[in-house]
Amino acid sequence: MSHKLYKNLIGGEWVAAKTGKTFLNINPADKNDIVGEFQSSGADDVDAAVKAAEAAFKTWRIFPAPKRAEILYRTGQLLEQRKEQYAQEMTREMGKVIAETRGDVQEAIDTAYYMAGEGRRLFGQTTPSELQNKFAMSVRMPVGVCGMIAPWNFPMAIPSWKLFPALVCGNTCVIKPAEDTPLSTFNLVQTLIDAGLPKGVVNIVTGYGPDAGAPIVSHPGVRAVSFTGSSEVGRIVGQTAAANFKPCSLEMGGKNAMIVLDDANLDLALDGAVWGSFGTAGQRCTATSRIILHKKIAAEFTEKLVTRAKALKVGNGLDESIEMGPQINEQQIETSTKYSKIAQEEGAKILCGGTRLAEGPHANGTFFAPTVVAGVKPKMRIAQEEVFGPVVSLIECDSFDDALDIANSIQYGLSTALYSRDVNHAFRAMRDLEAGITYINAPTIGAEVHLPFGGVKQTGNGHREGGTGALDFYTTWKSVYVDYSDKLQRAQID
Ligand code: UN1
Repeated sequence: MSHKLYKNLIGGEWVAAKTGKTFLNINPADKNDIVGEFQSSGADDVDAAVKAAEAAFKTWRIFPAPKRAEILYRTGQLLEQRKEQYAQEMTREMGKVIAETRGDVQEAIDTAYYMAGEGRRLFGQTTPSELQNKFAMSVRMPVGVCGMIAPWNFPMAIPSWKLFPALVCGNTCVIKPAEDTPLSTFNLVQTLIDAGLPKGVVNIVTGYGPDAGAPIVSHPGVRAVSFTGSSEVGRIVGQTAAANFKPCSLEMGGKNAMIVLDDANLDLALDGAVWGSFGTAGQRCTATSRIILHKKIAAEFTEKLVTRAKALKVGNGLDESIEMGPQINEQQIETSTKYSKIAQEEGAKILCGGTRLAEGPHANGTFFAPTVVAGVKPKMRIAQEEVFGPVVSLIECDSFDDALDIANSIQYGLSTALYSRDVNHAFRAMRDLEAGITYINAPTIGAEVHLPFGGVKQTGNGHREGGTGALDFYTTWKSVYVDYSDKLQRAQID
């Protein structure tokens, strides 16, 4: 089957990379299915994209925010019409099941409408001046050209978290989608163009991190950088941006804990555990990767979870009956395999899974069996390090205090969950779990776009996506003083 060749988007034109190189986007459920061929770009391509974005910024920044918002409203409407097609294409390029890719497109729709609403807000403050006949206010100003580096696990939702707030605030953008999932970014940006986005306001440069991502971060014309991905790469991104004092938003790993106490509704907790651990084949930064079980319910819960994990239908996510899709690529399979081995070497026990699925319907894809690891101790590597696969660790605890200590004893702090029917436990969890997100009686995944998204400790560097936090990142405050006294007035002196 012949496949389509996609080019970079620079200044509103589709252009081939100056490197002359391309790469293939392959369906992880079937390696014989080539989704498309994309440009493998380099620093020259990034430079051209940044120049186009700088040129577009001159007019976009003064285009009224409510008009910018109208483009986002239309984008939301068009995405609703195209939802099914884009979801199918996303499952083909990324693997997660069709119900989830519909959710991913829906998250972009939600972000479009939410951020469009900001076009008529973007509130600043007016405040009295200490001097007579003087007016004082603060206004949000766009930052300029924003560089964005997106991950493959939410190929449309996460680019929308970055692009839509940046755009409504008046910035122009250069985005590099993940090399495993560029098509969904193309679909998102094509929708913006069809909704009326002017040329050069969003530019796409595809390629690999060191070649196409690094020059975005270091380019002097890029005024702010937003990155979602591994902590390893995030450290390089953050250090590079810091060298030029460039604002940089990093959203990275997690080792998210779900605590199940002996007073919990166990069936509810079980549903949450299955969805949180094996949804998106565990490839969410919010995925449940540690379940901390009160010793009184541990045996019963473990047995039921293993039964549920073994029964999951793993396969091509375009089939509506499939419950878990493949891992994104061979490298992720290697990581899941490696950590299954490490867990055993550390003395933990694999109750199910732990291996690749490579027979029959799984022969052509990168499938890994849903894996439950028991007898995990809080300091083992399997309990500390992110796997990003369908591998969940079970840790027993003696009490609620013990559970909180275990939950917090990691370097990450993204998402957490408590299952309990005791309101006192619930409020203590909300206060004491060290994380950017805490769920009560719901799994660690499923954040909504109008609330802040991000984490503490090694998960991030203090910025938030979603909610009004995104506006704080994509604008800079300007304080404005208007003196209508017709004489020199000296603050702090007169
Ligand atoms: C991610 O895993 O990087 O909260 C994002 C969730 C989704 C977003 C996850 N709405 O699970």
